[in-house]
Amino acid sequence: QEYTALKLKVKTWADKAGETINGLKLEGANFYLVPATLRPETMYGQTCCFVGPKINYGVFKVNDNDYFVITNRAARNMAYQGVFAKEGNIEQVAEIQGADLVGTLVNAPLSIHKEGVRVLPMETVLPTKGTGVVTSVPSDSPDDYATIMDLAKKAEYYGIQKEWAELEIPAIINTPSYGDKCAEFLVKKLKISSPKDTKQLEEAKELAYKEGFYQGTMVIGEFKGEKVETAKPKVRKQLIEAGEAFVYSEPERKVVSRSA
Ligand code: ZZB
Repeated sequence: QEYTALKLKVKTWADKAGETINGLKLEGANFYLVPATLRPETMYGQTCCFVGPKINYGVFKVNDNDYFVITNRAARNMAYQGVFAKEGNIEQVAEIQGADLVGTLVNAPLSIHKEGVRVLPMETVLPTKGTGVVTSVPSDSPDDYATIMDLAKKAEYYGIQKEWAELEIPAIINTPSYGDKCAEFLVKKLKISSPKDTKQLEEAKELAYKEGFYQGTMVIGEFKGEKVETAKPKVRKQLIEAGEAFVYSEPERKVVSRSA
């Protein structure tokens, strides 16, 4: 699986994570949460960044100035893909639990939300996939849409500010069958009421992928008016050339159904 890994630079840390980071005394260092995505063309619509609250993340040294917050498993893969300064070498400087990252403000490249987006909890993040960090695009990802609706509804229970889950959701892609915001359309059509409706969400995701890729037209950004099929590699190339993203590959693995 070839992903685009996106660099979300930390602007301000949530309290607990901030204590850990301050304890490292790494003056002037840059820290990034690094989600892996298959949909670089949707990055205009990022409204938050998800972590698994129970997942343990490592803080890994990339080079003299930069550090990534990702799972240990992702760091091991990256170490052999020329991502870190020293090939095959992993240097972990801290560990932070997902729950302690919640509330952190990060900069999301290309997002319409220039002031930054918040790190929020998502129970269904798989520690064994990608980097264990997921960027949220509720216009085009049914899982993301269902999760932010739930977060906004139960903000207090999740220990977050409601507004963090309620950032404006811009339209990114128009499709003939599902309109401008396919995730919302499909969540309603398949009567999905919670992020735990895994079977329907799986179906919604497949439908959204197919329709978006083969029938979709960009309605935002530099490639507005172009088919998704042609815009996708262009947006990806732009992000990589700007130093805001890089290629991250994952060794093939047995596919385990999420609903199993
Ligand atoms: C942004 C995005 C925008 C995504 C979209 C999807 C969609 P897949 O499809 O199952 O192979 N993802 C990445 N890592 C994880 C993880 N550890 N746990 C849970 N979800 C994860 O997985 C690829 C997609 O699943 C990734 O692409 C990421 O969300 C999420 F509009 O990034 B995506 C119709 C989907 N639309």
